Amino acid sequence: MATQASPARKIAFSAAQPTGQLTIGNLFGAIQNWVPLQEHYDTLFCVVDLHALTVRQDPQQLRRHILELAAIYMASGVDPRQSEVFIQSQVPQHAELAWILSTFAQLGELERMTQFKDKAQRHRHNVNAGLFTYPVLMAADILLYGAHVVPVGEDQKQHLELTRDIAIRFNNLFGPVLQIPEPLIPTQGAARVRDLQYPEKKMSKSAEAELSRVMILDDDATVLKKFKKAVTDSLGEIRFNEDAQAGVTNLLTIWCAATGRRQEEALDHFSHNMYGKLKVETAEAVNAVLGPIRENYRQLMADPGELERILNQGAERAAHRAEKTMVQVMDVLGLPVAGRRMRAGV
Ligand code: AQP
Repeated sequence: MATQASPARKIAFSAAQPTGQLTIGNLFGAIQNWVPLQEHYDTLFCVVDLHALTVRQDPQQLRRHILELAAIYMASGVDPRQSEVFIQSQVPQHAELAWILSTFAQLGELERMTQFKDKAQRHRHNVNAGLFTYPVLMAADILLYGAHVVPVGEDQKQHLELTRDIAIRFNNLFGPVLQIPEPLIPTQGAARVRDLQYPEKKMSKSAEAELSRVMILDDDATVLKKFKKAVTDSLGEIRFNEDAQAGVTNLLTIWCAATGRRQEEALDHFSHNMYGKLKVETAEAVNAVLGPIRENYRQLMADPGELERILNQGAERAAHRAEKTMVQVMDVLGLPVAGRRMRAGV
């Protein structure tokens, strides 16, 4: 099980929502970058199921997706002996701190969040208050554990900035209680994997078109089919050019993320090639990464009892850590904490 937090180690926290099967965007933009952090950081990886409620979920499916997401983390290399792996709703302090922090977030700031604007467009029939205050819950997720770094894809950068602003505002009023976190966004590689059909958008697990997204659990043939149908252009040149050739740039970026090679190497490798070869080789590189993950996933899902046991233990330890922050935050605000201190022994 996860080792005790060492004060010498910096803390890294990240999470994903169980809103469906994960895409290679989630993998290359986030989870793949979590794994090496386990060596040097005190790491916590959370399944943020309360966030998923901001879009209406089928309860049966949600229950399944939560467990599947935890299994994907572990199948991708998150090791519960090195990291805390847990479910957000099992640690009530997340929702509790979110309420407190919502009194430190300004309406205008939340209105500027591009994810809110985008999701409010996509779910017009259900623009609920949770969708609006989503970044405050995310701030609570991060600040509860005193995270120094938060490995995320580029789409979450704005939320991270808001988290920092909230923490700085709180600390300016009440002293240095909250750790100000830094985003850790991949510089080389796939900070933003794009939709295969609409490359002007990011690849999203809840995108409507099947061909838009490659799922981690897609089989080899499906992955190949999706890449073969990826939208490119008529310029016939293989180069990185976000504006004029977003589709081709995306394929090159994915190839780099899957092979671990640099942009110059990609250009060298594909010089004098046609788009067809780029598509097939990208699919092959992605399948080489996904194959072992799918196999590990199948083994983990064969024993859901063991998965649940790991998650329960993770939640217990996470709650203990979260409680320490809650007591500090409540105390400086003037809320009573004596009972909590006694109960939690903090
Ligand atoms: N296309 C992407 N490229 C790079 N990184 C990405 N991430 C998501 N999409 C891409 C990163 O994955 C982590 C987990 O994301 P999330 O589950 O919290 O939700 P999201 O960012 O809203 O991702 P989706 O796939 O678009 O989910 P839905 O469709 O449910 O909204 C984050 O670190 C994110 O940056």
